[in-house]
Amino acid sequence: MSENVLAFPDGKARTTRKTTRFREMLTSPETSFIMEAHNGLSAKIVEETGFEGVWASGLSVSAALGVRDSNEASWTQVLEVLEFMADATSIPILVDADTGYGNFNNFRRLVNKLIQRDIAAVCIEDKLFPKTNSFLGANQPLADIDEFCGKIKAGKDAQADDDFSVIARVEALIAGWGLDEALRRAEAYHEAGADGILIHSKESVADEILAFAKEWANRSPVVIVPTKYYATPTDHFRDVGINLIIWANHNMRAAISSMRETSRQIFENQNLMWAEENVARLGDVFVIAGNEELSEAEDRYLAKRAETKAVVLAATRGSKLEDLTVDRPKCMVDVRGKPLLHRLVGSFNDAGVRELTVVTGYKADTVNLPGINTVDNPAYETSGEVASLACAKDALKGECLVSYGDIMFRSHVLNQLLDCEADIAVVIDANWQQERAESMKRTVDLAACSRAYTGDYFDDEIAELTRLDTELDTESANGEWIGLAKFSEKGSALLQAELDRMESDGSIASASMIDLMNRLIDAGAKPQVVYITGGWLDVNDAFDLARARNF
Ligand code: SPV
Ligand code: MG
Repeated sequence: MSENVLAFPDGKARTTRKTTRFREMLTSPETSFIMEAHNGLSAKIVEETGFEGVWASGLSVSAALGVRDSNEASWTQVLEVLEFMADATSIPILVDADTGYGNFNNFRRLVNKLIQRDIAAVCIEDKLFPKTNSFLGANQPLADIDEFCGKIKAGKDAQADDDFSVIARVEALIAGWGLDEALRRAEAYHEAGADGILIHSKESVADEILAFAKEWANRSPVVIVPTKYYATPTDHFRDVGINLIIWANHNMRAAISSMRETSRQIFENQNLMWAEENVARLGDVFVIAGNEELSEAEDRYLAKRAETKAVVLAATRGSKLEDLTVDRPKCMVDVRGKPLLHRLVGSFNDAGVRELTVVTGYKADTVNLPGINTVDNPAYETSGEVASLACAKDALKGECLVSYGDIMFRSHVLNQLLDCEADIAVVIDANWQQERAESMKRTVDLAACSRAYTGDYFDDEIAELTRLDTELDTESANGEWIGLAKFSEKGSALLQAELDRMESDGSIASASMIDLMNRLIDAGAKPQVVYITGGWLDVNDAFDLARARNF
């Protein structure tokens, strides 16, 4: 296999090959230890504990899949689990491949599938397919020695990575055939090219294992699995030169006892009090899963779309609505079952604008929608819109919308504004209904623009706002500002600077939004006009409210 350049969950690419590291561990005269895992999570835990390698136990992988250790899981199903384990870890994995899932041909194909999945080594046992776990029954039939040697040779000849290891597992002691047969087989497998011998025993004492090791005398590396003779001090294995010790199934067994106890406690208590005290914290799960690396990567690689914020001016009572605003501000007046502000917030949210700051004043405590920030303008009775806006100064950063709190608009209105890339943009209604303004004696924020709305589909010449004025004469007015504007990051900075100037020259207390816009224009800003033709309304009085309820 070529140099390993896989990206690991920690985001780092490692170039030291796992096959090489396993081989060094196997051939080192020091006794090494590897620990069972049966999926990506348990493999990660083995690595984080400090083990130098993982034993992908056939028994444990099967048990975790809910099947028996009798080749019930197909080899490709096992391969899939191994792929997760290898991706989740940077230490080498020795795979328990039972009898090799068939004859020499199946085994040699398996070898390269394992190498492709970054597995460092494989162990096959000299039994018959479908295998039976070594601790079940007695007198298990053994494979023919020559047939098994052919399998080892085929695997070694096929391996595309010189450092990949094939361990031959001798089951002669398990089958009750004695030490001589075990040695005879070990010798044959060694001759056939096995990189190490796993000598297995189901005795509760290690005598036959120690005897084998002494006779074998390190002709090739020796691997053992002291599941049954666990009481033997580890130094005894060191003393006879055991190269590799496999702790073969204890994570799977720990999972069983822990899951049983947790399930039982929750079942009996019908609550999570015991569980929350005794199981891993959720934060731990995210640490093990490597979420921190993902969020760092998101910062690095995800295109950053500026989050557009909005500041909504909703401090006034709206006294023309009379009774309806005795106990609530205008923005909280009901429009078909929902407060007006609720509808406005919904329009912003639908367009992806989620960070909303609402400036409250009159009956501020009634403005209690979920998902909004509120800031209070305590001087709402005596101050104007710009003073309210200044209360939300902290939110006027980056890309930011400013909106009156008493308007409703169709989604295309906001989308058109959001699409505009100017530093300052204002929505101007070219159908500004002069008659209505006059008949209702309503104040209209009239807009003079650098050019009139044409309605021509191909007309994309930019129009700029030159003046906002409630007193503009009919000929000069090109439309009505609907009370919605957008500021880019630079536009927000201009806005902040203007607010600072207004604060210091004392004009801020009584200024209206149109005063502010005109000051920005005077200071050289050229707000771009986003023309619309209707599709919005504002709510000032009972007549407007009736329209809103039909909107
Ligand atoms: C395994 O862990 O699947 C093994 C070891 O093969 S043993 O269960 O002891 O046979
Ligand atoms: Mg096994």
